[in-house]
Amino acid sequence: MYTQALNTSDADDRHIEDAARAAAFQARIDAEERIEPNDWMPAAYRRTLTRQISQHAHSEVVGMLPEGNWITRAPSLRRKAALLAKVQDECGHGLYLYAAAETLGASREELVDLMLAGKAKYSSIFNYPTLTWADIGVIGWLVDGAAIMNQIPLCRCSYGPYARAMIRVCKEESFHQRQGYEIMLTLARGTDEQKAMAQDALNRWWWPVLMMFGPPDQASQHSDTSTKWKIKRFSNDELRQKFVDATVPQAQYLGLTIPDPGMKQNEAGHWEYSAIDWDEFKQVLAGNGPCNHDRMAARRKAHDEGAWVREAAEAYAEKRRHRQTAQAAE
Ligand code: FAQ
Repeated sequence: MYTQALNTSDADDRHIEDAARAAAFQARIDAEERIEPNDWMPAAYRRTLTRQISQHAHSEVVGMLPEGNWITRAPSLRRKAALLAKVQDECGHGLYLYAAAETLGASREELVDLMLAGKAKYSSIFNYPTLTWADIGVIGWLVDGAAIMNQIPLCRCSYGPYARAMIRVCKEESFHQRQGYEIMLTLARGTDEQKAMAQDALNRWWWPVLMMFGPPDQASQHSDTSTKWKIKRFSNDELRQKFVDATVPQAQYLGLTIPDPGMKQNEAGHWEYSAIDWDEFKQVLAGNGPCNHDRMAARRKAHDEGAWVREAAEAYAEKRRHRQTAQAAE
């Protein structure tokens, strides 16, 4: 027995120790305990959360661009004020999410640099153009609607800082969804031209919105581990179906037609939709969507133009450090 113990290498010991820690970690997850930044966690858990939270943060920030396009052209002061506030909310969501990602050890600079270098993803949906005012209604109604469907379960995600950030984000997204739906209601009850504009926007955004939920379950490479770790509570297809079921009656109330002639309600009450064009999704992820180039160019320009703010903040922090050191020495 003793001879065997002496023959055990440090690496073996580490493996046994890590396996024990991983089992204890999984037991905490299974017991619905929250994992906090200073707790031990498997490296893969840390990696997958850093990936997801930072992609989520990039999406919120890039997501300001399609709507920002309409701030100067909003049809009334009331609409302009609401849109301005909504876009600012999205910026705030990005900031909470970068802060949550930083608790996992990556710096915000590193994460932003990965996105600007085209190495980190942001949501496919923000690579589509906003051609008319009705697109602003559809983004609130459907894009924020899809975001809420995906993010409500994230409020129960196993990682504490992400789950807590999601609670506030979801409250704000609910308001966004309502203001978007109200824009759609106004257009749908307006002139024939306004109703046609609302229908056209729905036609263009419907399928890209369904793609927001991610690839179908059998092609979702991260789902198994993320479900085991209770980062994901529902699969991509489950959330997509919940979204479709919730949205069809809303479209009916507006008097608009979902652009899917094959759609039908099954006996269980679920709306079955036609096949999604996953080639289009892959093209958008590969950088070939209608606006990928413009979005990245806009983000890089904003980042470069904001360099002086970052430099000024660093210089101020340095000055404060000096002052504090000098005061401590007195
Ligand atoms: N776009 O294995 P899975 C918003 C990637 S916020 C681009 O299924 P996972 C607010 C995925 O990253 C919208 N990439 O991945 C707003 C992975 O690639 P990787 C953003 C996508 O993580 C409203 C690969 O495909 N929301 O809208 C997309 O288990 C209005 C394989 O996929 C979030 O980020 C996509 N649509 O599930 C702002 C929510 N889908 O990393 C402004 C948090 C998948 O291996 C205006 N994220 N990919 O290179 C999540 O819940 C999950 O990450 C999923 C994907 C469900 C998006």
